[in-house]
Amino acid sequence: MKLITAIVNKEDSKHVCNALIKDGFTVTRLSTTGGFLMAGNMTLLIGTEDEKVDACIECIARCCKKRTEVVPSTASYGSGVATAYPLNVTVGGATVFVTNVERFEKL
Ligand code: 2BA
Repeated sequence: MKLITAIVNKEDSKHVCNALIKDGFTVTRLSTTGGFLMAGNMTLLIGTEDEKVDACIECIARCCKKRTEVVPSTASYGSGVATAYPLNVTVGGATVFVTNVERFEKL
């Protein structure tokens, strides 16, 4: 058995959850925050059989889009002069980790 941890954009999370459930997966959603942008995202936990991992990742890939976020940044020109300029950061579609599950119990 594997545990799939998928970090997805909040905008995609409802759609991806519905698609995963429709395909027979069980999903837990956690509200999380990205450390770099400090913006909300959604982390999905999906426990599944080894042979279904590829189908799960394909489903996530189908539902999650890449987006460009504009974040403020600063540049310094010496003598204490600094200016703010927008920086484009590409986020997603999804960041996926697959880990082995040693033991799975429902009690
Ligand atoms: P954030 O940490 O808020 O990162 C948002 C986006 O900013 C990233 O998109 C990436 O394009 C950029 N970024 C992140 N750290 C950076 C850095 N040190 N320097 C320059 N640019 C940086 P994604 O790679 O698509 O990641 C989206 C979210 O997935 C991340 O939000 C984070 O919550 C999670 N994530 C991505 N890779 C991870 C990892 N290796 N471990 C844990 N969480 C990860």
